[in-house]
Amino acid sequence: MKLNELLNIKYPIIQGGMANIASGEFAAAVSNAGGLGLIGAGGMDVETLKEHIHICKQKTKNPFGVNIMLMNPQAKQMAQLLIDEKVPIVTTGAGNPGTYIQAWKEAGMIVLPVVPSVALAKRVEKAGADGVIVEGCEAGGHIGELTTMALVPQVVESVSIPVIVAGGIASGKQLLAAYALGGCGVQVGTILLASEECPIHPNYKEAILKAKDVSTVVTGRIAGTPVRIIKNKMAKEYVKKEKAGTDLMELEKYTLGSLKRAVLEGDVDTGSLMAGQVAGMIHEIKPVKQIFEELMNECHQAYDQLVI
Ligand code: TUI
Repeated sequence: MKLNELLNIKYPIIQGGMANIASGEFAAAVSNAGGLGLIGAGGMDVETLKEHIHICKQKTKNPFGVNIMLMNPQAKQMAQLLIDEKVPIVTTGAGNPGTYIQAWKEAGMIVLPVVPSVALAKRVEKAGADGVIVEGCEAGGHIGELTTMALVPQVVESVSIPVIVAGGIASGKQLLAAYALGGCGVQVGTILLASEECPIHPNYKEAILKAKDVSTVVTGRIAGTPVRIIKNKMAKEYVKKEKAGTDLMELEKYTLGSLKRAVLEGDVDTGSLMAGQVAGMIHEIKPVKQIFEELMNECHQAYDQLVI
C-alpha cells in the first residue's frame, strides 16, 4: 500500500506533529503542498486545539490530521474533540493510544500511532490501528531507544499493517532507504523546521542551519523522558546536572516552558531546540512545496543510480 494512496495525498510524506510548533495554519500549508499536515496538540489545551482545527479546515481542502501527545493532561478530551470535529486522520505519540482506537475507528478515522518498539506496534495493530509510524531515536523531541535502521525492519517483520518510517529522514536517499527497510512512506519533522512556512522564531531556524552532525544531544534519559535537542547552554547544564544525580524536580525547572521559549522568543541559550540528528544536513530555508519536490526527485535519482 502506498502511503499517498492510503491518505489520499500527493506525496508519501507526513509532517511530524511537533508540539508548540505545528499550528493549524502550518498544517494547512503542509497539506496544500501535497503532504499530510498535522496539528501538534502537544502544547495545547482542548479549546486551543479546536481553534487550530477550525483554522486548518478554513485554509485547506486537502486531508489533514491531528497529533495527540498522550502525556498531555487533556488527551482524553482531545480524543473526543477529533471525533466531534470529524478530523479525518489522527497520529499519537508519547504513549499507548490503545483505549482511544476503537472509538476513532467507529468514527471512520484513519489511526496512525507513533511507536518506538515492536511490542507497541503489535499492541496497536491488535487494537485496530491502520498503520504505524515507526520512529527511530535519530528523531528530534521525545524519543525511544532504538535507531530507525534497527527498529523499522523488526516492526515490518512483526505486523501486517503499513509501516511509515520516521527519525533520520531529510533527503531523497533517506526516503529511498525507508522504502528499502520495508516502509510505505515517511514522516519528517526537522527538515520542515527549516521551511519558510514554519512558525518558529528565526533564531531557531538559524540554529538548525548552523547545526552539524554532532550538534544534538539527548536530555532526560535518567528521568525517563528522553528528548533530543540541539546542544546549547541549557542542554549542557541539564546533562551535567543529570549525571551528578540532581533530583527530578530541580531538573524540571530547566525544561519547563523551555520549548516555548525557543519557539516564540528565539531564546537559543536557555530554550529547548528540539531537532533530529539530520539537522546537520539542512543548509537552507525553503518553501514546503520545494522541500517535498526535492525529496521526491532525489529519491528517484538515487534509485536510478543505486549500485548493488
Ligand atoms: O512524541 C514524540 N515526540 C515528541 S512529544 C514532544 S512534547 C514533550 N516534550 C518534553 C517531554 C515530553 C514530551 C516532543 N517530541 N514522538 C513519538 C514518540 N512516541 N516517541 C517516543 C514515543 C513513545 C514512547 C513510549 C510512544 C509510546 C511509548 O509507550 C509507552 C507505553 O505505554 O507503552
